[in-house]
Amino acid sequence: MSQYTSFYKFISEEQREHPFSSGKLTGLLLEVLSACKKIAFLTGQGQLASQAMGTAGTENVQGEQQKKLDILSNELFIESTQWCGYLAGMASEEMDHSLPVPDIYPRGNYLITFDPLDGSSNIDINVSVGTIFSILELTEGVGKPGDEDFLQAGVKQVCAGYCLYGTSTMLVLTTGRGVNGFTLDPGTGDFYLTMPDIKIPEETSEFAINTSYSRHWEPPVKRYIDECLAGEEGPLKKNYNMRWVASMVADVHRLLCRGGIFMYPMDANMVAKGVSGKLRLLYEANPMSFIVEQAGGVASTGSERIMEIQPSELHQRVPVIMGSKVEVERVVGYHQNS
Ligand code: P6P
Repeated sequence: MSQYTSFYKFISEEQREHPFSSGKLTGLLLEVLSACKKIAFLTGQGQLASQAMGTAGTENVQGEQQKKLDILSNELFIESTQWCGYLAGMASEEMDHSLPVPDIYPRGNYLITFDPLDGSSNIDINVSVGTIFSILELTEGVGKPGDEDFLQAGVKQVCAGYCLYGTSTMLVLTTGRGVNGFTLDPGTGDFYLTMPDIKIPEETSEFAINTSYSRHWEPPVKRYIDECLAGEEGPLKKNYNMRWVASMVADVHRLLCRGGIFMYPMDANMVAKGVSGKLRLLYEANPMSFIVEQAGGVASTGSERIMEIQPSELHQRVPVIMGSKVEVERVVGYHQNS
């Protein structure tokens, strides 16, 4: 591993470049990574940890069936971070309300939102899942945070990342100075810098969308996908490939690696149901938007920059169109002209 820089060395050198940094974010990230390693171990057990597989028989605030691993991962994340003294509180997809750090622990100034096991419907079929997290600062003067303290626009994030439990376990992270990817060495338990300074290709020929909802799509989305399907004889003059893992972490990681556009757009069915999208703003769309933008991509709802949305509730949902700059801007243009 000597040819690779460890995460700790990388983040320590980054910190040294900021003489006024307190080291608190580094301290928090080390505990977040500890949680991710434990979740990686748990998911890696697969059917061998059968008692952790399957549904928990409960629903989360979204009305989604919770997997046992959703709840276990959530508990692991809380246990690994709440004591560290850098956090004031946390909010999770798996909890109806935010959780202030218990009084028995020192409270810091950071807030964290997270999806402890994104894509967990893939667990039982052994397909990649991941943890997504976003770190905000608690407003000056607030003591014990409540739900309202988490309602900050994505541009306020100080850090965002995900851990992908795939063929290998990878951490992808931004603190606002580009995006870097690290691979976990199961032997040493350390993450090593394997994808420095990730940049998303501006052009792509690969789209990711759940096409089973195509009958509900709004005209701009339908127009774009039809043009992709028309291939080189069509207006885009090239053939496109389609991928859909149904795990946002895996689908976004792919476009970070080789370009692409990921879409979970608004559709007529959502409008009829009175919902504002599928993906959650605070712990899916915002952290992934921060990463995508820092890697040179674009992240939009179709009509506005995701990171400029002022959240109104903890589990708010938004439409998501993100990835390669040229393609996302094309789709945004179709929305503007519709
Ligand atoms: P569908 C996983 O449940 C998730 O929140 C994202 O990770 C993923 O992109 C999306 O939902 C998949 O949704 O409707 O295709 O199952």
